[in-house]
Amino acid sequence: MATHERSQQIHTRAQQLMPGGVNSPVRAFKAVGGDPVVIAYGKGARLWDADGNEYIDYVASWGPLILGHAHPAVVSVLQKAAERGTSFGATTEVEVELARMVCDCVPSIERVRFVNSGTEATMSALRVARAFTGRDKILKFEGCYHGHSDALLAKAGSGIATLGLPDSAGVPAAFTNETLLAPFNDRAAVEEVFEKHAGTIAALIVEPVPANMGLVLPQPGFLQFLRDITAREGALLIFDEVITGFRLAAGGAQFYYGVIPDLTCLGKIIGGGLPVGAYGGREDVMSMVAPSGPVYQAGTLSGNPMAMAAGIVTLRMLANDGVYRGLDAMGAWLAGALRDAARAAGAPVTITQLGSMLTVFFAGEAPADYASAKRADTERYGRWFRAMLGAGVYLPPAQFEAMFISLAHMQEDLERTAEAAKAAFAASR
Ligand code: HOZ
Repeated sequence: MATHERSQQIHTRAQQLMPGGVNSPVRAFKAVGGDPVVIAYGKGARLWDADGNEYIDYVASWGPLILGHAHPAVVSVLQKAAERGTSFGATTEVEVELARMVCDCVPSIERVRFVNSGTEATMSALRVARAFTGRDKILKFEGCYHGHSDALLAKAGSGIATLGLPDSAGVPAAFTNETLLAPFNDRAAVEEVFEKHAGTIAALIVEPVPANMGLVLPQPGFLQFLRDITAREGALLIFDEVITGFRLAAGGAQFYYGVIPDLTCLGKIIGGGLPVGAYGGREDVMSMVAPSGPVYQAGTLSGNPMAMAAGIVTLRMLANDGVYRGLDAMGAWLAGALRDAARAAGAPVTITQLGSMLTVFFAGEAPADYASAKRADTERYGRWFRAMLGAGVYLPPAQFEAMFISLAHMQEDLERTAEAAKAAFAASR
């Protein structure tokens, strides 16, 4: 029987020093119960906690680790980069190289600005959109999460959904007055918002494949509808591809679905596991950004050479033939095996999957929006999570997140996961 004594001791100390003992809320396991395990190290698709327990990891640092933990190519490039100096606050050639790769791969990006997190990327993209259009309002979807900047914490997913918060305290109403909301996949609601606020909406921001209310798929034609209506109404379309960028395809969801936004936000994979974010898009829009234009946005560690180096080597590995086909096949196999396991155990679950992302919803049917995602049985998810953890499988500690498969996962890992899931589904009842 695995013990978690050392994890518990560390977490107790952490609680005396950091709010909730964590630096990001969902890590506290509040949604699934039990104490969080404290991670000691990772290798490939595996993690080890402070007590030496081993797990097959499907969190992958919430998406960035598409090559797995401590990939030798990433480790080697980071060692070399560290020896040359970890930050300069000045331009380096590696930034230019990663910018080239991003512009080449992501269809909408002609110019890109690197920042340090997805939150910074979305916040800055909105500022640019407002400056470019001379309008103030933005439209977002309920349950989509675009980081924790004030304007975007309206009916957001991820930790906000997990903790059951309507919004965040500390955000003045005036800051979200300009934020309009619609249910995802609901064309009529989007039409209505544009009609009611005609000529005032600067941008519509969307996770093209929302992964922060659990994985919810866009209905056929929905993204093209968003492209058409924003173009018609003179608003910019912003794809938040912090999760889907280089995850669904090198060109992200926009390449996968063939719908090209005006601006794109990136993060996670493009930093190879180091802190990073980026926003980019049409040249005429991006030329609004200082020093080319009047929109101010800056950062001491932006374009950090360590993050750029890790990003370059990661993107190079992803350019190999068949990488995404392999990830898609693993995703489809695991989703199928988990469905079979749930059926055998009589557990009423629906599994949403696209490429290497999936969510096991404890719900009768696949959610189309936030309201339906929220109907999932989070208590049961918690029981399933705890049983899986006990069996050595590390899942997102919240129903409203996605599992990620990496190139380091082997068929044997997936089979062990499916085997563990059978008993865990039975335990979840
Ligand atoms: N908001 C992240 C998941 N969508 C959680 C980040 C973290 O806790 O590290």
